[in-house]
Amino acid sequence: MRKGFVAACVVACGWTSAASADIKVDIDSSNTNPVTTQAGFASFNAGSTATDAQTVAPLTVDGVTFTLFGGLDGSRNRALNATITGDPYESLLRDFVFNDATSTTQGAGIGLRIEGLAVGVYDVQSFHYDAAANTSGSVQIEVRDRDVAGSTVILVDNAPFRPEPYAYQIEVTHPGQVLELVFREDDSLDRSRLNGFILAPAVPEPGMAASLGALVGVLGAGRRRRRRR
Ligand SMILES: [Ca+2]
Ligand SMILES: [Ca+2]
Ligand SMILES: [Ca+2]
Repeated sequence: MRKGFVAACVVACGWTSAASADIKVDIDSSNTNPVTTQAGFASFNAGSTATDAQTVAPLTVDGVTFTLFGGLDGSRNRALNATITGDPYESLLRDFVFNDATSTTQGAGIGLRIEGLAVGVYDVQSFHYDAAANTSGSVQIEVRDRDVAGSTVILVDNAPFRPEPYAYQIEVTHPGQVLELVFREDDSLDRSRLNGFILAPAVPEPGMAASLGALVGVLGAGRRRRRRR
């Protein structure tokens, strides 16, 4: 009975048993400067031109396939600036794909389709930064089920460009589910950037593990009481 309860809680609490390692992807660009790939990251090379970015082949890492979509305007590889020189994510931050709105395409976004993830909850960190001088902007981070209309959920609203990643969770609820992240321009500057991302199976929070342990303890005490009677 205790085992059954634990299994039920593992499902209800949103734990994942997916054992895959962290997936780290650097969106690379050869536009203007040579490609530099962040150490420990897979290179998702978006080439140099807008056409390159729009036709870049999907990237598969550890059985998970990532596809860029959304009418990308291209990629850029900036010269280093003072803000990110020496930053641990220097090689990741200097290049990116982008989709900038125009007067007729407000709300343009970079799409990232994710296929092949095991059922479970995942911690995601995504980077949105432009190392060119005076190039600020803001994105809205959304997730949706590719096959379910109206499933969009806003994960992070009004996220200004910055060297630090934005962190949030996504959940694959059934085998074969295809999720799409959308990074949508979210202010009057009409700019969206995606420099790279990290995807990791979520681990239970210490508080959740502690309360689960306490519940199991309560069940165990109940069994002992019944046995004594
Ligand atoms: Ca890079
Ligand atoms: Ca990058
Ligand atoms: Ca918004």
